[in-house]
Amino acid sequence: MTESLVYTNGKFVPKSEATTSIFDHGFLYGDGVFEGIRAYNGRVFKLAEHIDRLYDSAKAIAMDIPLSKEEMTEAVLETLRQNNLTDAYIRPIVSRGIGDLGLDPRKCLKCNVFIICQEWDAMYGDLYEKGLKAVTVAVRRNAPDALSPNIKSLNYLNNILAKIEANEKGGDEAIFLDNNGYIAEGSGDNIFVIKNGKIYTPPTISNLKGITRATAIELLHERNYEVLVQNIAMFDLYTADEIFVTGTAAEAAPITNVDGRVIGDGQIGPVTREMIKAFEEITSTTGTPIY
Ligand code: PXG
Repeated sequence: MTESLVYTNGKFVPKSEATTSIFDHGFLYGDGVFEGIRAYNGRVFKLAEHIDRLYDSAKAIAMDIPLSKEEMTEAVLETLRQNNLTDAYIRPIVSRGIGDLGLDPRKCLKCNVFIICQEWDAMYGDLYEKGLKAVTVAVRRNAPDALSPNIKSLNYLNNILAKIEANEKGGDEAIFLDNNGYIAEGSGDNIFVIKNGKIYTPPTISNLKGITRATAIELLHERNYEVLVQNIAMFDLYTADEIFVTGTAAEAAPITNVDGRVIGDGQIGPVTREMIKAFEEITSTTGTPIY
């Protein structure tokens, strides 16, 4: 099998040659930003939204991406074409670039831009039918006044610590609380809780402004569900009728157990099923054509 090609600062190179320096501040300090995007059926889902978020993340860390949004959009599409992909996971990465061992980003003269594309299957395999076991974790989501969870930065240690804890506790996914003890999000997805026909999701001060989250809210509104954006406590999780998480990688995935409490009757609930179906429909029928 031929190696896939990675966009590297304007050139396409085999993935084994797509490298940067150990003095890249992305490597030394997690100083950079990224996106996770999916293509389905020859179209890139919510491409403009992902590009906008990439540039917002960069702006928040005072980093100028050396491409216009139009150029970045075209680079993403061209990376898919170079790899003959129609269904894929796409990972644009922009690092602060090569500097010295000091923190000062002024030493980094130009950003490094990489775009990786690869085929991708449903992240949770048979758990979309069985339901995921989630565990709340002791490590809190980064405080918004320390490192905003809205920034999709290359520093994912907070999320990795949550994942390590979930692995240790035998959970399929971690659920973060924020510093006030409210539910924040999963390690790589946003969360929705259903109780008595109403749907709740936390405000985005404590979590990533998920593009799948926004899509889910739209799809639910179209189906005449009320979606309440408000603080959710652990009690509300344990006593929910249904819970699902949303993300580009996770799509819409059911959670049927939290910290050993069976959610609802332990089966995938009707709203979650409707959501999974609606998400499948919208991803396979909309998006920016690649070819
Ligand atoms: N919260 C966090 C912390 C995320 O990283 C989401 C929510 C969902 O956002 P979107 O826009 O994709 O609906 C993400 C998604 C993984 C993984 O392996 C997930 C993400 C990035 C990298 C890896 O689960 N991001």
